[in-house]
Amino acid sequence: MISTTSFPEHFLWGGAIAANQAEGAWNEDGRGPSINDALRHGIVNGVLNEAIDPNAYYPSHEAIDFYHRYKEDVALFAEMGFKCLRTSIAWSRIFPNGDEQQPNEAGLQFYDNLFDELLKHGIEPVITISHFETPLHLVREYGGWTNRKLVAFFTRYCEVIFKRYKSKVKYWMGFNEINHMHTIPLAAGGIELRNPERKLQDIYQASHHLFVASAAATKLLREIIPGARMGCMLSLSIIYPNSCHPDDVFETYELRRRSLFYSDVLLHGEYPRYAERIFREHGIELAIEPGDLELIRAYPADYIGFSYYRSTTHKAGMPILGNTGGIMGLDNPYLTKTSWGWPIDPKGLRYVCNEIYDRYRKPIFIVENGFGDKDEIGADGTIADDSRMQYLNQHLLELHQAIQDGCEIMGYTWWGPIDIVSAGTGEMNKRYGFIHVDKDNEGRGTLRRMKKKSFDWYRQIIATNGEIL
Ligand code: BGP
Repeated sequence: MISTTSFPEHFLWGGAIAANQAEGAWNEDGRGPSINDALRHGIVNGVLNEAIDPNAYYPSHEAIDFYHRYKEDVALFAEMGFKCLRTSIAWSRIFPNGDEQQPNEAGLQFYDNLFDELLKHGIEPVITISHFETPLHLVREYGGWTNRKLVAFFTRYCEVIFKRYKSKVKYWMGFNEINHMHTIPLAAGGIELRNPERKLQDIYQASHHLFVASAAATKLLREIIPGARMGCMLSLSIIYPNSCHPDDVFETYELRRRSLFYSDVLLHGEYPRYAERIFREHGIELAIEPGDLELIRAYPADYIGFSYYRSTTHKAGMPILGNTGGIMGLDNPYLTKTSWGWPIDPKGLRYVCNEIYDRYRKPIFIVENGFGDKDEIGADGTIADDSRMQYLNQHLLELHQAIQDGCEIMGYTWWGPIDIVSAGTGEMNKRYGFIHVDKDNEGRGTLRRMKKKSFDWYRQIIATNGEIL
């Protein structure tokens, strides 16, 4: 035990989930379908089918039924001592098609109930406005975020939820893992890339729309909920060069910069100089409307939220963009991996915190970190998930080091404190939870909740503000 590991006072300990991966009730109370509801095997390799097959199993349709069981789940989070819960509002619960004039009252009421329940337990809601769940209609009819009209639809949605929840929600965040626009554009931008030749043009144009929408949302938030904070949200694995060959090192640097392009715009409030070369060399011509750049400059995000799971190793010449480039990378002989092949690299978290804080000098919120694994139920009916506990401990110790290094860290939300549907693959058996949910990959199971060994460990970490680590 190291007794010097206490975290800052008021540190936001908690967990993170997303509406589409937890709620289910996909077509109840007026909710419209989002992209997830048309995907059977997750979003990474996701191509939308023409129609939703009523006889097929879609993981998001029921998910873990959080929509009906949230009280039980929130009580379990409270028992662990959560100070906050990060979740998303399902856009298509509020605007079923995304382009209506009037919101769906039943959808709004659900989040009122959920936020009241959280606040009753002293748990602060931390809300992602769009977490890989663009309304399906906006993708099919408008081409997702390539279409400028989505800025207005999104802004209307923001205005409605800010006004409705202004006394309940202080921490907001715009688009989940916005820098995944290049790797999983369907998830991040609701874009089905039907024409590969237009790929980069479409992605950068859609990104511009996301930047304008983010700034417009921040402006609205300032007006409607003074004192509330708007974050941007990125996926930030650390990327190592495969060798000290200058080509490996420089290409890795460039790859990193393409990831940070999103936070550069959202936090510095302007397009970086290096983007000009990318646009020039790829023949990208952005349609920028008068006032866009001024808006982006005037309303940068207040903090940077990011997910951190693992590191990646890059070698010069490997594809930089596309479905594989930079996501998994090469094997790193110094690291072990999870059963899903994700390298485990706690020190990388300290590295990323320092890198990001040095670059932006804005508060950091670790809004996702977690360990996806299969659960083994022992003969006595319990789940001894020691590897998850080890992952948690190692990452928190490094996070504490980052705080000692001088990084300003607002909080830490473990990804999937209760087992939920995997975003990437649609599996249930890729489990992150401190709480097991009885459901398998085919959708069978009672949905019964059961505490794992890690449940009490996380409770003790929070109760001691990290001193027990
Ligand atoms: C992030 C997403 C989450 C989440 C997590 C784990 O990219 O923001 O929604 O699911 O990754 O990924 P997976 O569910 O594929 O294991």
